[in-house]
Amino acid sequence: MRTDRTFTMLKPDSVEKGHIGAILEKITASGFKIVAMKLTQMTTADAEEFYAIHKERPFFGELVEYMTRGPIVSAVLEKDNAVEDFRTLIGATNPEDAAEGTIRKLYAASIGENAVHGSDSDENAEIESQFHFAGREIF
Ligand code: IDP
Repeated sequence: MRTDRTFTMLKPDSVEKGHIGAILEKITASGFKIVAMKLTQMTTADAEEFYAIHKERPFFGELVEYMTRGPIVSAVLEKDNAVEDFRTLIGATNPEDAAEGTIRKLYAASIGENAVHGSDSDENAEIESQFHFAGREIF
């Protein structure tokens, strides 16, 4: 299992608000190398599968609606200790709790619409990268 890669999505709110460039700049300035990236839109079935772990949660319907309402930027990022360092860079799930200078503090509107995704383990980084990208799309 690689420990130097993670998976991210710039969620629909980030794309709608024109924050793609600023967020990617922050990611690369923080030492992450982009090894896969595309603009794509998840179907309802895609989002239900991607977030299956949350299917019993009260916000599941809202989450699927949000994540499918427009395009996202999905990417695979490379850096030593990628998963943990990227979670630090994006900040807490709820932007109100996120540290100053984190991506969610800067760009997220709420706990639901929180600008970015970051994998929470090396295992999930691998699963999520393969969910979004074919092998030949990851460099
Ligand atoms: P994470 O994205 O910080 O890992 P998770 O708990 O895995 O957080 O939740 C996945 C996503 O579900 C969040 O990023 C957010 O978009 C959404 N979400 C989490 N908790 C809530 C909530 O209480 N209300 C609405 N949406 C939520």
